[in-house]
Amino acid sequence: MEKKIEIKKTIFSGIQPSGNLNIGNYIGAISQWVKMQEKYNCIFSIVDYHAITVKQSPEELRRRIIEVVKIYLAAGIDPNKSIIFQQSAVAAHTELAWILNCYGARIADLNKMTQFKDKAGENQESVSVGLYDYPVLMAADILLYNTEIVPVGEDQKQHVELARDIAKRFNNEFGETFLIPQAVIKQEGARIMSLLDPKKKMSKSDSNQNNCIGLLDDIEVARKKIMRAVTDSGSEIEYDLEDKPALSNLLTIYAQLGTREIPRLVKDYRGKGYGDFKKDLADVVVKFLTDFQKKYNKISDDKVIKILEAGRKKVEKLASAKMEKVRQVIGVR
Ligand code: ATP
Ligand code: LTN
Repeated sequence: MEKKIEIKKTIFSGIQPSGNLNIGNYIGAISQWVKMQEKYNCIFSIVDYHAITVKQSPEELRRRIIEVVKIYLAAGIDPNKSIIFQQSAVAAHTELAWILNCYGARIADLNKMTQFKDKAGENQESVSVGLYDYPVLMAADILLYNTEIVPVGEDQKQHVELARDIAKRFNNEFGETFLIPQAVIKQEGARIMSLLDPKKKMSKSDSNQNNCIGLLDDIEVARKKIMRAVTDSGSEIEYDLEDKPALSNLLTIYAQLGTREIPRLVKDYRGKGYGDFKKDLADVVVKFLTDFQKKYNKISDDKVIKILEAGRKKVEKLASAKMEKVRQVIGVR
């Protein structure tokens, strides 16, 4: 009988070591990576060269790189199944980004990126060139590994679209070199909103951390943040993004970190007020964080360093092969 060889698709994703990772990062990104490990070849990066597109303290950056790996592990990323590595340890990422800057990436496209506009704000002229070019480095991350699927939160969809456009342009000019990747975004929880302003996404680089529940937050601080989260007018527990954006966000967090789905929660809280709801939600969040932090605290720095080194070796091979091909087709070899 003929043996069927199953070729697994590759997925790639990454998180910047740029602040305290929060439940938005966990729900929108990491939790879906954990589920994908069985079915795909998974590569997860700590994208430190993306983090330096905005100012970072060297000491803090060094600490956070280790912290993000521990968070991946505590969340259930298994280094025996998935590759975990640090972006800056593999020079091919920045090399390919440069080549894509020259072939594929266009100013007109970068000018449309909403993340750049949000982050640069009024200061577009004075922010770093790196912040502007951020999506091209992200395209390089993805295209280096024949990635087919990129699991990210909603905010990164536009960047993955750009990576597709860049790959298509490059392939048109030089022949089939890159696979065309696709973003995969969760149906529910792809955009967890700030606790104090439900119009804004929960963001780890937010200067007011009361907007976020950090994965490593002190448990009692996290409980207080939930109790102080804004709610909407009225008193019914309902899921309605238009009329009850704050409550809809809290319901999403409840469903994602707990065991009941949103329709069930709405039913169970019929006739009860916001106070009861928030108290129970705080219990769910506290339980999640307690379990998570227990796992996190058991992981040593030594273990992290070994995992990063093993990961670097594995991706280095894949990246070198792709770079050889790229250098050939553009004519520098
Ligand atoms: P920063 O504020 O430093 O830009 P961030 O919190 O947006 O950081 P990233 O490192 O940019 O985090 O994103 C890591 C992953 O988490 C991405 O896949 C991103 O889409 C996802 N993510 C970030 N914030 C949220 C959120 N509020 N809800 C759902 N997913 C999110
Ligand atoms: N820009 C992403 C982080 C990131 C990424 C990637 C995600 C950098 N390179 C490649 C997926 C694939 C973000 O989450 N802010």
